[in-house]
Amino acid sequence: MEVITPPPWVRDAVFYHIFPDRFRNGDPANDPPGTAPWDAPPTPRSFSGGDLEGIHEKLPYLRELGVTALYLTPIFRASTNHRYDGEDYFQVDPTLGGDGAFRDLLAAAHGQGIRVVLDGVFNHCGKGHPFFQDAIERGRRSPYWGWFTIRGDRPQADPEPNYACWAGHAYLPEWNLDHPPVREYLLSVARHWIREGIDGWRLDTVEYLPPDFVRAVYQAVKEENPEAYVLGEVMGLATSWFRHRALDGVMHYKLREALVRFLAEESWDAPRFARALRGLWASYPPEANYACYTLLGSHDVPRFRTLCGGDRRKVALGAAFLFAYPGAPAIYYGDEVGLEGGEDPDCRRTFPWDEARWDRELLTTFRTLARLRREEAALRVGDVRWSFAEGRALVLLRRAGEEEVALALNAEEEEAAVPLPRGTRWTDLLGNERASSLLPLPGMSFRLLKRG
Ligand SMILES: [Ca+2]
Repeated sequence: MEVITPPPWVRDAVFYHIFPDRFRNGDPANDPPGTAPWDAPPTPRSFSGGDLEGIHEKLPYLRELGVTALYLTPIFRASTNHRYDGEDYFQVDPTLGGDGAFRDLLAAAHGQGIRVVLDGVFNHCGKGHPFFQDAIERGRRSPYWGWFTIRGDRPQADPEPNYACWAGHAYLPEWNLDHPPVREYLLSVARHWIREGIDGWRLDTVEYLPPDFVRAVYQAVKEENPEAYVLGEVMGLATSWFRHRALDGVMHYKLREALVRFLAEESWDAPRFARALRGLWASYPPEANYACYTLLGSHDVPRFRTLCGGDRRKVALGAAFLFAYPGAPAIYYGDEVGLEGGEDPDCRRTFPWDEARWDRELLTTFRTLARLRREEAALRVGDVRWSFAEGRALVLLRRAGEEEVALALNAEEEEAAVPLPRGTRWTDLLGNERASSLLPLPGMSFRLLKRG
């Protein structure tokens, strides 16, 4: 039977997720008209002037953080700050620096061992896309009429759209994916950027796409480059997508949900959390579990720190869990320095480059976790065993060959004593001290230990 074969680099990766308008403004000359001051709170329509030059400039910062792969939300020509309203899938937005800036960024990132995954928005485009504009101008005589699903003789947005559009948004007309030329067009987009050298696609709104189309994208990408990664945005359980052999991994929102219940809301205790994680593990093929993109937050949900009432210690516990668990841990830009934000658009604030505003202790934690993950193969490729879950404390074991690493985590305010597996010695990976079989853990803290 045919199985998915995710590229091995994914299980070793540390992702960094960037919303390009908000990370770094490297070239004020390309700012869209009306660009807001960098520190202004974002609104649904505001631009902050971030661009690809800015990302390029900050590659050393990302390298030092331990990042090995970038996921960029859409960068193709569009009208909004989020660019999910694509108007030209073959052109990088000039307000981000255009094709040249992207080529330079890609080459520089690869030169520093950092891969680049782009956002593929194949469910819908923007109303400014020339094909949709043609349907508006020429009505049924347009060769692109059948590329969309339109009732009546002209697409009309008012009083409400008479064409299929994403979540009822008139500015996001949906592609008619039952129309073969649409599929060919989007498959040519997928192939084009892989040929240009990107390392994979994150496919937007996968749950709304026909599975056989996603499977065709997957195959096209792998034909261009078997080492490319196909990641799906899936909010629910992703089992069927792996059965369709249409994705290498998904953005693991189900895992994030469990972390929110356990750490932020404290509505789940450790046994319930462990049960949920074991259930998810059993639902996916092993190779997919190692190829999922694991996250605390994204541009679509409130920041984890904000959900934790600003408690840095809980962010550190969440990050420790991601970095000790299979899958590629992802850092949503700014989480590592303590950036906060509620629902969209607040979760899309600009990165605070004034270092006086950074949570340095948290940044050190993220850097340390990334380093340990790089140094300890067991954390990347090891199998998973839950050896303890009681109250709000847990012990997770990762073993690869002779090597074994334990994550001991205490998510309550009081000190807890957690049992490590007997008959062996454990050494703290940071402090080098030995640990006995009953490990005292201060409130809201974790330790990573190695057997031997
Ligand atoms: Ca700019």
